[in-house]
Amino acid sequence: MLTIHNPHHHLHQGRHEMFRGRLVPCHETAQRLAHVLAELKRRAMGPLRAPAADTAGLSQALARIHAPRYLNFVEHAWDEWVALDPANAQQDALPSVWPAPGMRFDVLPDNFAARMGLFSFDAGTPLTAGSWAAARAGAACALTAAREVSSGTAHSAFALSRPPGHHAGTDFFGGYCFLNNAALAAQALRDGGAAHVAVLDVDYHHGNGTQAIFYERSDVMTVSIHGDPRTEYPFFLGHADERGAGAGTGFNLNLPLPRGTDFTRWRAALHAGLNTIKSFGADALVVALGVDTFEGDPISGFTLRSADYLQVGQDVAAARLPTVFVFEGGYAVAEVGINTVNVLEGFNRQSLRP
Ligand code: OKP
Ligand code: ZN
Repeated sequence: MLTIHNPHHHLHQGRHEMFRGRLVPCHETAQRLAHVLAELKRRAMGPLRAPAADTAGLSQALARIHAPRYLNFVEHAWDEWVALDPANAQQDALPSVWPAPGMRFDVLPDNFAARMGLFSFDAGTPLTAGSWAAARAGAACALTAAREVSSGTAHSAFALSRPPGHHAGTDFFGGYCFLNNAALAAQALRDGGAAHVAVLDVDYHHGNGTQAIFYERSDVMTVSIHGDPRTEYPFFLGHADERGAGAGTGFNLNLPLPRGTDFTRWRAALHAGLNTIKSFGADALVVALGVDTFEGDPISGFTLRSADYLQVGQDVAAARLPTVFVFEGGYAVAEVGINTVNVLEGFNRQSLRP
């Protein structure tokens, strides 16, 4: 499988995230991607390329998904942070104040901390010197992968990047995410001629950003299998009764599962999701590929094993759709490469069958 990997991912290196009143080391580290890349090479999974350097095309694609004032903020946030105090260059920027419902979202505050809160939803997503550069290059990976599949050059492709993307919305960051790579890929497939595109999010955490972006649209179906938001992050979205709104009614499917869910039960949800995507008549598929469903994941609660990921890939390939995989979560660092590449290998194997 063709992999487009982010050569600038290491520029995003968060130091700390807020957890139970303390700053703890970030789970979302550069070693995660290094392990996936090493495993792709070890198993000779196919060509590894950097994203296309189409700056104008990338800016246009970003503007199809994210709000101008949000993009502008994230691009310049680090410089503003350091301008507040040169000593800030040694510290990550984290938000600490947010507008509650009923407060004003339309007026852009001058105060930097206020804008950090306006454009985010948690204190677990540090903004660092290289966050914008890394996230932007990651978006380029998603875009390049989608274009390769759109043009028919490749039947499937893998956008291997970090920071992840599925929690990022039109105008907010959070959940370690700044730019929604899966949404960018889905829109690029639409723009490339696929009338109906489905996003299947198999990360442990609900893809709230992706859901919100496409919630009122009938051309992009969003399906997410995840830990029940009653107990699991991101808590405030991802329930089964969220089916879409307006023209998008019926085009969002959430399959929340309790902590402790094993592969047998998880796979039944996968089949339900894939059946819904089939009924929708998808012409192309984006898989938001998080492997934090793994039994050893330090921040998650399902019990999938490494071998199960081969089956996941096979099941996805049985849909027989042009497919773009976009890397998301997975925090058991030693196994993240094996688990991720198992999905791709299972997909390849099944795709080769007549
Ligand atoms: C991002 B992705 C852990 C709290 C959870 C946010 C998790 C974001 C997961 N102490 N913090 O979906 O893998
Ligand atoms: Zn996750």
